[in-house]
Amino acid sequence: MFKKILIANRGEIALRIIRTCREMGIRTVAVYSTADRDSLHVRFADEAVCIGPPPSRQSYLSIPSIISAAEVTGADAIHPGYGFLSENAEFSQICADYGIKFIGATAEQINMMGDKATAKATMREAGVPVIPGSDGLLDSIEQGQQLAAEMGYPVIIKATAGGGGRGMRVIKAENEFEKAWNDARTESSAAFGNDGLYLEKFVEEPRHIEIQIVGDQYGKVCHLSERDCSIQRRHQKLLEETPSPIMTPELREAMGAAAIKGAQSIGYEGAGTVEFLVDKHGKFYFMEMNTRIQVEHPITEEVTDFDLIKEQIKVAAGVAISGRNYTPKLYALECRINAEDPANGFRPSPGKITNLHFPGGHGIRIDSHVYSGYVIPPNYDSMIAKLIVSGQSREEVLTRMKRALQEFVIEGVKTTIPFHIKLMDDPGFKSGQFTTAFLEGFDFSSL
Ligand code: MV4
Repeated sequence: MFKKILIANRGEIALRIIRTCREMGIRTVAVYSTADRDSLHVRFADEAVCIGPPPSRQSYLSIPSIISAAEVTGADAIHPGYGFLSENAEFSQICADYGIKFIGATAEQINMMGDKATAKATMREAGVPVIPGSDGLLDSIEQGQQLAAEMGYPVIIKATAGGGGRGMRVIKAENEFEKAWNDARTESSAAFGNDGLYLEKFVEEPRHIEIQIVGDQYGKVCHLSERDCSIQRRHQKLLEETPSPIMTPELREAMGAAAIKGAQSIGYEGAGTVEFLVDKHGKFYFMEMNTRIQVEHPITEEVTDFDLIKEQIKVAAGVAISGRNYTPKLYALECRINAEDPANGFRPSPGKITNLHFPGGHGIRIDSHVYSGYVIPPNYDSMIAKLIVSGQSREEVLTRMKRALQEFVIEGVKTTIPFHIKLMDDPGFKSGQFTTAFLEGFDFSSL
């Protein structure tokens, strides 16, 4: 087992990883920018190294600074958390070259899954259902138009280097094709330095359901059921739940098997997520694979009683998994509490938390790095807490979540709490019959 893990991240996830390391008897090294000097991950780690000024490029994304911190402190592994360097192939490779275990995917796997057209082709070859569309990248606009005419509109063009909705255009009719094509190319070229595009049939009003998987170094992969992430605003998830209200044992079995087959085909080791779109007929299609721990992992932990960070560390150290799949025993919901103003376009609201009180009681978990008096820096993402509620049924969890949200006190900054309270009373949300389009029709003005 590792003796010392460096955590190349900040905020709640850094704290989350430190907690598990402590329980496993593994020493921890925090790294921090000067903006995070007073952060709890710095305080709770066994050692802490300042790696640079506030901008991420010069601190949490600075590979030389982080490798130096690992060398100086003698860390034998690095946990990258999510975001930052967690899906950076170069960083994964440099860790390997330095003999430091990267707790995440190999450079090759990151590159393969990071290029969306390659990821899709890999999954199709492994027998995972994919959305009908172009066979890899489009060579020309004419090829795209011809394929769209054959398949029928609406279609969607996606940037192969994209993900999270960037460089993507929905096309409803032939006369929109040229503009969408040019816009998507310009956008992906500017954002990613790669203008490769591919085309798919547009799946209308789908659900976004992802399968949590864990693979070991011996070719075994298991799944820990699904998370429903359909409630998103501009590709930012606001709330996640498990089990999905639309899930059946048969669909879970089929999606779980597909996710495992896909992960096994690339020799995947560690925790990962296979994202699917599910259409109104219950047909599912591979969308993307995330080769990292995700923000919303705690809801899976609550319903399967697994510590996913511990699983990541164990498989990275060469421990074999049982290979059994896990289905939810409970119901869990996560609300992302962001320092944003939901009544004003979710505008970031950094600054000092002047008063703070966390809700408590049965079935409540809070993953957060903030405290009363903490100053939220403007440099990083605005999530300040995850409120995770578990219980026996969806109804119980929705009621408990509303109670916990009402008990939550955060003063000094605006937060997404009022949005979540309103959501808990929304008939469409309560019915469980929502799609990824749900928030497009939501009234944020009265928050
Ligand atoms: C789609 C789609 C419909 N049809 N692909 C959004 C992010 C990126 N990962 C892919 N996305 C979508 N791809 C086809 N062929 C609809 C979306 C989509 C979406 C997916 C999941 C969650 C929220 C979404 C919001 C808008 C669009």
